[in-house]
Amino acid sequence: MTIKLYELCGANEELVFSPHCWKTRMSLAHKGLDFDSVPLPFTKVATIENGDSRRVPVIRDGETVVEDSLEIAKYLDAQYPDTPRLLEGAAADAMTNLLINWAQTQVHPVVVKMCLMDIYNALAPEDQVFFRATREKVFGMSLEDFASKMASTPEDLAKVLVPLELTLKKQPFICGETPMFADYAVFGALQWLRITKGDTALPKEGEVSNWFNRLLDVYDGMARNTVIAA
Ligand SMILES: N[C@@H](CCC(=O)N[C@@H](CS)C(=O)NCC(=O)O)C(=O)O
Repeated sequence: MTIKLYELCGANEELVFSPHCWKTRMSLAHKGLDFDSVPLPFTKVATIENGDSRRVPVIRDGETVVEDSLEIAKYLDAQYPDTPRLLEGAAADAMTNLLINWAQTQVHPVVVKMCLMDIYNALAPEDQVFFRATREKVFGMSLEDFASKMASTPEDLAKVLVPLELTLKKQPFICGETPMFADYAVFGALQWLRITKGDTALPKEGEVSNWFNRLLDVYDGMARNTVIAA
């Protein structure tokens, strides 16, 4: 039975922009597994598969439901051992946690400061209400104030990506000769920016740009060919 991927969408169901869902899209494609996308807006995420506080991505594979992009990668490696691995060996698994945390604490905050209002503008009206209420509570200010007072620039993004730029001078992917989950963990953040704000906000040259473009092209250009808002 085809795997179901529950993922976040905008007012346009084809606009699937979540960084975490892109980690899972790339993971499924990496393994050559077919999946049916179930795009859902913010206000439908919590109750996926009878949940009450779910976050996407969530997959259903037959009788099994798995939530969280890393847990999904581990599940896919265990369940489909004859497909290319996403995580390899205890030490690499442990270091993948560092990459995930680096992306979420260093790259995501810069990205969100670049595309917050683009995300908001891409949502349906009821999801805009939800997004505004939940994010304003976290930020302690209006979306508009956050977007203008805290704005990040492409230069800020390039600065935070320096460790990746240096790494990719020595190897084509974070994981070496071929991409694995740690690559997708960082890729998701830049794909989020590309889908919501367009190419102009992304690094235009250098190793990060080359790496990102390589990942846009793998798996028949699945990531490059997705619908973008801008
Ligand atoms: N650690 C999780 C993060 C999942 C996450 O934060 N998902 C966001 C979408 S990008 C979500 O479901 N948000 C729902 C909400 O804000 O209510 C993973 O990597 O899967």
